[in-house]
Amino acid sequence: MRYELPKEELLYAGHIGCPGCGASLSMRYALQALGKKTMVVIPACCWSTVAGFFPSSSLKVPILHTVFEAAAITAAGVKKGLMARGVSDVQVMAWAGDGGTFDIGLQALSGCAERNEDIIYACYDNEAYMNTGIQRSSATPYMSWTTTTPHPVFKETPKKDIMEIMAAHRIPYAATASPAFPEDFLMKMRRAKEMKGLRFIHILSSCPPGWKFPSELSVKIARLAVETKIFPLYEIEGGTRFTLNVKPRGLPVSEYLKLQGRFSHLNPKAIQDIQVRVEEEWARLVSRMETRRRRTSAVQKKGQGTKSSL
Ligand SMILES: Cc1ncc(C[n+]2csc(CCOP(=O)(O)OP(=O)(O)O)c2C)c(N)n1
Ligand code: SF4
Ligand SMILES: [Mg+2]
Repeated sequence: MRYELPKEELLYAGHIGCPGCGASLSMRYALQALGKKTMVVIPACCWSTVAGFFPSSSLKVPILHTVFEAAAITAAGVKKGLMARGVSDVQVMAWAGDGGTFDIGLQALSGCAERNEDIIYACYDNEAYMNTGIQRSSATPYMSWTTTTPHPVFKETPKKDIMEIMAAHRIPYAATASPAFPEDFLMKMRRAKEMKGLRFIHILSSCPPGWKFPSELSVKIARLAVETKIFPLYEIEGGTRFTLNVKPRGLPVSEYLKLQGRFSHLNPKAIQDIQVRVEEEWARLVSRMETRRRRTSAVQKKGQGTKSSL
């Protein structure tokens, strides 16, 4: 499926995001898909500054800044307020970092997901608290360097599986997205726009200063995350129906890791350990998709049986 990129930009040039910021490119695609009738709610994060300092703004749509822990519930409140005023055609998108989603904002997000609040919640995941100086979050990958997981300790636990957590809430739609795959990104945002209820988009956002790589490699690194199966691109409908959107080439994880200073301490044994973990996660994801295929074909067979017996 191919999509033309819309001509109108809703992110101004000249914002203060770092060169090569995957989160800024992601915002650009998100707004291209959602259009002008969007309101953006931003908790404390890098994007609090990228959005600009009052009265300036880097977005051509309204922004509401909120506290670190409250992106989801603030967005839900804005949506309810709009509905109370009879405005039903405006999308409200919470736009939060991994810290504001996986960690401190998880309680508000879980509550909104359980109530199926009518918002799009996009998490741009740069895998650490970047705005305050690269501290680890629960989205930081296993064995990564951050300022709070320094040499020789590094991150000893795996990245939290936020997609599984969101799927467990049985929300209408959850999807992973990457700024290196704009057509897939736009397709998912457009699908989300057409639905109601809580729609969750998890975006892996490459971050040159936090991941320690030259800014011109940003899209390449985001692409390698997908091609190595570290960050597969898929959708989950209703919390149970999994669909893979991009078949990864299955490149070795070393292709991704070796370009980033945050992994420069890894020896061959540690890289092999990460490879094994990635293969295990991939097998788990594939088994989810197979469960879906088996269920669908069982339902179809049952349907055929009903027809033939009539
Ligand atoms: C309650 C509270 N604790 C701490 C902070 C300080 N703070 C502001 S942004 C931030 C990190 C945000 O990390 P993340 O959500 O991953 O977004 P990023 O900065 O990486 O874009 C922190 C700790 C705060 N604003 N409020
Ligand atoms: S620190 Fe990372 S996420 Fe923050 S503006 Fe810079 S590149 Fe973007
Ligand atoms: Mg972050």
